[in-house]
Amino acid sequence: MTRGFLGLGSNLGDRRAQLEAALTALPRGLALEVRRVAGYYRTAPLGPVKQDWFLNTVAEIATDLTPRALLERCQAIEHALGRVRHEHWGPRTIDIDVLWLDSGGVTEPDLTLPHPGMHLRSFVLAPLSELAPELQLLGHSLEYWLQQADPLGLVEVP
Ligand code: PH2
Ligand code: MG
Ligand code: MG
Repeated sequence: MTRGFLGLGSNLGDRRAQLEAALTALPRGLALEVRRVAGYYRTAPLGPVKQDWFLNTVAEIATDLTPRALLERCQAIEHALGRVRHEHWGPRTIDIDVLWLDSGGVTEPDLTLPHPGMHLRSFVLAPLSELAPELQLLGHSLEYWLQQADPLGLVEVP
């Protein structure tokens, strides 16, 4: 089993219920365990689209799935939980991003690991650094990147 990290976000409806539904659905089917889940963070939306606040977290997984099969598992769960793709970077009931796999980097047109934007996103860096503070991205620590990133009013919610 390889350790990996997934980023989860929701900004429509009952955000917490949707994050929890995704975390319950991920291990259904073979070869994937959710090992630990970071805190839940309320965050302002990052990016050009004017939209409502997000609830974000990161999950540590262990998996025997290939990176491609893991991406497909995540997309199938997004679909099952009612995500409809209207607008790039627009509001979503659930977003599950593959951030990192210890098995190494991937460079394919629709799948790059480590996730190419993760070092710029406080809503990924803060929960991820709870679980794996030792990770390095582009030669720098998570703490380093977190200090550069827009804090997005990030608050951990109980
Ligand atoms: N996801 C995006 C775009 N902007 N902003 C926050 N705060 N959280 C997200 O998960 C997020 C975002 C595209 O996936
Ligand atoms: Mg996504
Ligand atoms: Mg995303």
